[in-house]
Amino acid sequence: MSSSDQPETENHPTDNQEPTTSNHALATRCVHAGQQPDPATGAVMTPIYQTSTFAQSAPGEHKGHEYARVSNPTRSALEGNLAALEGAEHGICFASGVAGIDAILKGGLRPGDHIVTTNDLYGGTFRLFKEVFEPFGLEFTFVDMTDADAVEQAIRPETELLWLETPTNPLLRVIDIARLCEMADSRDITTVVDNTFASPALQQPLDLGADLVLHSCTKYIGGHSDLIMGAVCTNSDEWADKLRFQIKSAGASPGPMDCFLALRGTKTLHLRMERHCQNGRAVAEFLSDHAKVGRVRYPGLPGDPYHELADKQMSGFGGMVSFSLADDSVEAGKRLLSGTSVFTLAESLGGVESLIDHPASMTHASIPAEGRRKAGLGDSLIRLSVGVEDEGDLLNDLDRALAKV
Ligand code: P1T
Repeated sequence: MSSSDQPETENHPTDNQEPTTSNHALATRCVHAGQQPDPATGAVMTPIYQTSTFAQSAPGEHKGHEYARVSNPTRSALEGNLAALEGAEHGICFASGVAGIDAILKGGLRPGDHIVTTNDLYGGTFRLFKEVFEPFGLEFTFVDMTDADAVEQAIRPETELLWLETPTNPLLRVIDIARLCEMADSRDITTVVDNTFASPALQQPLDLGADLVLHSCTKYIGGHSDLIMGAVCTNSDEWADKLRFQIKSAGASPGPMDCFLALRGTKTLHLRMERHCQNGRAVAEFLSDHAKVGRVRYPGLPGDPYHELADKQMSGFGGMVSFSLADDSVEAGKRLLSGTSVFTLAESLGGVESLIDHPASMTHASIPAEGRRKAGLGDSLIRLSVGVEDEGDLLNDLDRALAKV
């Protein structure tokens, strides 16, 4: 039987990786989960299995892998690791974060189905929803998901999915995962949480009732701005089968080198997140006290409208900070964006290096201006991904750049 004919329900090499580390603390899971010394050589690090296919002793008789579009041992180790970090039975990796989103929608929904999602989310997710899936008959309602009543009002009989992103990109709003999951559960609606901004080190959506967790592993999971990858974690065997069917059939599988890099990244996820949180808070406090800065958005600030909820559902507030300038002009924003030297002007986030971004013209340019402004994403908003550099150097860099505004 060829790999493409395999039934989806059979055991997958990702499942029940040994040694099981589900009872261990997060730090131990980061370093060990899904991995064991290579059985062939004893190599402590999981090798990069750079192969497209695997020998079979007779048709269908193999050592767990047949064809690398479907599975690869390096990928299986990473999938076991990510599943353990999210407290999930299954982890499924994709060639990018948006490929993971694509697989969830194609795997679980049909034309006519309706999705309620947040009006403040990554621009690429918005583009995929509006420009790829809407023409294929899926319907989307974008609401402020921090308002549970608005979500309830948006739900229709044909609603199949609630798509949450929290904290949101780029406005750092915090959505009440447990509350919306309860609302969805009672109506048999699936809940997905995009956990990219928090990472599993700070937020565990499955524990709060979510059915699926989506990650852009390109960000904190990889952690070093050197790979593009996505992952979905779930406790549902049915969803895991659907997603693996998508990988096998549509082929958005990540390569083994990227899986190796992500596995190396998760070994320090807990350490990096501690420093991201520490520096994120310091930057947010510094900006809040600065005369040239307008509103600062960071759920770790005690005065932030989402502080209390973030404190309840997250174990740290992360390294993402957004703010506007007191001088709200586009020119002032441009002077700041080109005035930093430790912060690099670039899209993306979650790496060890600090980045500065202008969502309206960069990461969120695919959202029409009117919708963006209505959701609160103004043209002068600046987004920072605060890295793990020295705190003093980061604050000095911002101070010098703000002086030129
Ligand atoms: O870039 P990719 O790995 O495909 O991940 C997409 C994605 C999904 N979800 C969230 C919350 C994201 O932030 C992203 C990607 N975001 C950026 C590239 C960015 O700069 O915001």
